[in-house]
Amino acid sequence: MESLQINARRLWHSLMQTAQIGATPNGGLCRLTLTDPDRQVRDWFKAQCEALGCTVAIDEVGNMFARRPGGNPALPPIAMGSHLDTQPTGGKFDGTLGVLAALEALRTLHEAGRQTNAAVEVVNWTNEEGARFAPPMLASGVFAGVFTADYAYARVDRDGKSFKEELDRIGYRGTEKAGAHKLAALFELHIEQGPILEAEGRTIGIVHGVQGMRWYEVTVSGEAAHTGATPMRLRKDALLGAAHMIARIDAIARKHAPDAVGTVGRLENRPNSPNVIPGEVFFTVDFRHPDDATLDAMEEEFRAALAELLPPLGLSFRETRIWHSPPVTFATDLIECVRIGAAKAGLPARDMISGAGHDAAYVARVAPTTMIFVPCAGGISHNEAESASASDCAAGAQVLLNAVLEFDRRLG
Ligand code: HGY
Ligand code: MN
Ligand code: MN
Repeated sequence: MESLQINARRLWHSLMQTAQIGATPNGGLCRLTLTDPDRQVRDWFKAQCEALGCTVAIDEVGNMFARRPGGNPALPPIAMGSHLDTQPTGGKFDGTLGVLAALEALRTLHEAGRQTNAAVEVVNWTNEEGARFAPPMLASGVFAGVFTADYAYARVDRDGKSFKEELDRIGYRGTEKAGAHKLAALFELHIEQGPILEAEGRTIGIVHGVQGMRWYEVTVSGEAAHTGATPMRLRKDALLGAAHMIARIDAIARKHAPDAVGTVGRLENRPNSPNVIPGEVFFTVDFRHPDDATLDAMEEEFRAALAELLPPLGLSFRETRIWHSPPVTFATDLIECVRIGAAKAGLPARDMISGAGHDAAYVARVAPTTMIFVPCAGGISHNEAESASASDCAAGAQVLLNAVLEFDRRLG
C-alpha cells in the first residue's frame, strides 16, 4: 500500500489561519481557554472536520472528538490531538500544531480514500494550559478520572468567573460523559518547548514520558502601612517576605539541578501602591523533576523555608499544593510506532522525556499514549516569539500519520 504524504502547504496555511484567532500585536497568541477567541477557533476546527464528513462529539467539559469512521466498528478509535487554548502571551504552535497536524492527517486519509481498520479521531482538549483556570490539563484530567467534572466546573479565574459558566457562555458544554469515550490509543504531536532537538540537529523527538509537576499557591500576610511614617523596625512587609521566598525557591531548584526546575510565575502584590507597605502578596510555585522522591524533597525544603523566613519578618502565610502530576511513562508499542514512523520518513530522531506537561500525561492513565516532538526556534515557548519551521511542522505531521497507520495496521 503506497505511503500517504501529508500536504505541508495546507498544514502551514491552517497554522497561519488559526494564528489570526486571538492574535496579539507582537505576533503571538492570547487564546485563553473559554474566551471568545477559544470559541472562534473551536468553531473553525469543528467546521473543518465536518467538511471532511467527520462527526464531532463534545463531552461535558468541552473536549472535542472529530471522528472519521474505520472499517471495523468494533475497534475503539485511534486518537491524535492536543489543545487549542494558549498562554496569555503564547505562541502559534504550542498545542495548535498537535491539533492541526492531526487534522492534516485526517485530510490526507480522506483525500486518498484510505479506510483505516479503527476509526481515527482528532481531539481538542479543553484548558490544557491552566493559565486561566488552574490546574493545567484540567479537562484531559477529567477525561482520565483524575478530577471530577464538578471540580472542573467550580474552578474560578482571577476575575471570579467559573469554568462552568464560561464553558456554557461559549456553548461548548457537551452532553457526553467525560471518559466514556474509549480510545485505542492517543498520539500527541507537540513542539518540544525546549532546546534539545534544535541543538542536536534532530527533527523528531521520540517521547518516552513526562516529568513530575507540582503547583502551590502561597498568600503572605503582613500589614499595610505608610511608607513614609513607618520605621523599618516596625514593618511587616509582605513583599519583602515574598522576595526572600522567591530567591529561596530558585535556590532549591538549583540545588536539585540539572533535572529540577522551580519557578514563581504569578505574583499579586496588594494594595500595590507606591506609598503603601505591601500588606499581602499572593504567588504561585511550579516545581518539576523526573523523580517524585526528589519532588518530595523539594516540597519539604520549600515548606521549611516558609516557616524559617517569614515569621522573623512579622509575616504569616497560607500555602496550598493545588496540583500534583506524577512522572508518566508512555506505551512502549506506541513509542515503537513513532520510531518506525520517523524512520519511514527518513528523519533524524532522538529519544527523550518531556519537561513540559501535556494532556497525554493524563490520558496515558486510561489509554495507551505517546508523544512526538519537533523543534521550536531557540527552544522558546510560552512566549509570543515562539516559532517552528514549516518543514519541521510538516515532518511532525508526517511522522504522526505514519505512526497512526503503523498502529492501525497492527490492529487489523
Ligand atoms: O505547564 C505546562 O507544562 C503546560 O505547558 N501547560
Ligand atoms: Mn502545550
Ligand atoms: Mn503550553
